[in-house]
Amino acid sequence: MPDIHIDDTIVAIATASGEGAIGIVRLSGKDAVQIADRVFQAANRVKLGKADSHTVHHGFIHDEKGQQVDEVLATVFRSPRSYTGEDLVEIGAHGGMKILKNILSLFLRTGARQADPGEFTRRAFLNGRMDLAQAEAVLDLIRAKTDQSVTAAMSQLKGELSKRIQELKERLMLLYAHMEAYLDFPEDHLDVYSNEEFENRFKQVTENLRTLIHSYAKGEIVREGALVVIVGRPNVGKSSLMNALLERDRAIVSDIPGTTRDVLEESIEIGGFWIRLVDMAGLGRESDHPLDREAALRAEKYLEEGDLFLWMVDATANSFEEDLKIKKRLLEKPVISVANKTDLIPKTKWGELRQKTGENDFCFISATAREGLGRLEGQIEAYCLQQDKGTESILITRARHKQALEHSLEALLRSHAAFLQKESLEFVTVDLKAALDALKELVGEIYSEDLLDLIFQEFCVGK
Ligand SMILES: Nc1nc2c(ncn2[C@@H]2O[C@H](COP(=O)(O)OP(=O)(O)OP(=O)(O)O)[C@@H](O)[C@H]2O)c(=O)[nH]1
Ligand SMILES: [Mg+2]
Repeated sequence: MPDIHIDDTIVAIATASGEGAIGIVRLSGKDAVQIADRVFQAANRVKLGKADSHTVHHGFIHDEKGQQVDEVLATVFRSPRSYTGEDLVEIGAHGGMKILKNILSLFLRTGARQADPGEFTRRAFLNGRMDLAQAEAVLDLIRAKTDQSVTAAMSQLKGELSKRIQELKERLMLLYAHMEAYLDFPEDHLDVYSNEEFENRFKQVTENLRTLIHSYAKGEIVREGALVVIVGRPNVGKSSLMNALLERDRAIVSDIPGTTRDVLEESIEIGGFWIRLVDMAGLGRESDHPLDREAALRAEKYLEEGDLFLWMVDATANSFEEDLKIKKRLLEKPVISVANKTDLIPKTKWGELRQKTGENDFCFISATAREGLGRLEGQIEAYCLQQDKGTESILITRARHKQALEHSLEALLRSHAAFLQKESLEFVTVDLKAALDALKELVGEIYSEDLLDLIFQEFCVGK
């Protein structure tokens, strides 16, 4: 675990490595301005120590020998109105890695410490500039690959999830406070159990928690992408479809059954959703070859984990026995049935295909002639949209949040059951408190250093 001393001053290169027009080195901590002043000379000779918050200063950085390191812009942010809540200086320099590293080492030699990954945001959290859900949203926003994921991260960063959790917490606290009051005056116990208002309040919070938890199905897809797996017999055109959707020749295509052995995963955006598209070996091939066995094992993993399956058949085939066996393996999983190679058969044959397979709802395509792909993409998008069955406007996008909400709901249900069974109020309130604590953990009112380590280690240095 990183050794966090909130009283020292940290420094890091905040821009991505590589060449850029500008690069930023960031200093945060109580000596940030003072340290910057040791090496920065403003063109107008004014010291940063005298500068107002949120002001930009043109000048030069010199090393200990008086050698000019770069011409820069220094921006000063005063505590507490800064990203971290501490004094913060951003040096906008020329965006070459050598220059930025030189500036970084200079600051390390003049009193700052190299920041750990995510330490700026960790300090923002510890200094109360944002709660834990908002800190996590910073990372989600940086990593967002689609408009949908940007919107979800932005909403969380603005505190919309935190606000909803706050409302739930207040409702639970009210319930808790009333119960405690009854505990202090045991003679009133009879009243509390027959009080309909309590019952309604329990129900309302339980419902709210459930809706939030349900939003995770879509939230997960929005943040992490949906795993869409193309399955089917060898040679039906799975790799051709992969290439067609990606619009490039990613997978090897040939008329030899068993061309694809490994599992190929590539990402694309469909309708604002991030799709992790998977092509793999054809299923149902008997083979003793060790490579085929390995391929089968890998395929198995994706059959387990896939969110959505594109079950593909060759529309020109005469028998679909093997295809139907594959379909059976998908059991309860969401499936889009795809009939490929329609360029080789007249439309009049489509009915025959439906009859032979007992499947009415085919998406007819030709991967090589690029026909029907728009419709297929539409169905994939519809699947992603459908995952949000509730009326909740806020999306739960992280497994950690879902877990906290589930813990809260379980504790609340236990508490409710104890209440209905007219058990001693102590039992009721113990679980109510647990339900409340789980929500506090979600937003970081209660946290452990281990949890913070886990969250912030995902961040880059400088954020
Ligand atoms: N006419 C026509 N041929 C196609 C179409 N899609 C694929 N093919 C051909 O079918 C053959 C098999 O295609 P692949 O994409 O390699 O099939 P696959 O399902 O990945 O096969 P395996 O990797 O062996 O499981 C190739 O010769 C493709 O050119 C299509 O829509 N129309
Ligand atoms: Mg293939």
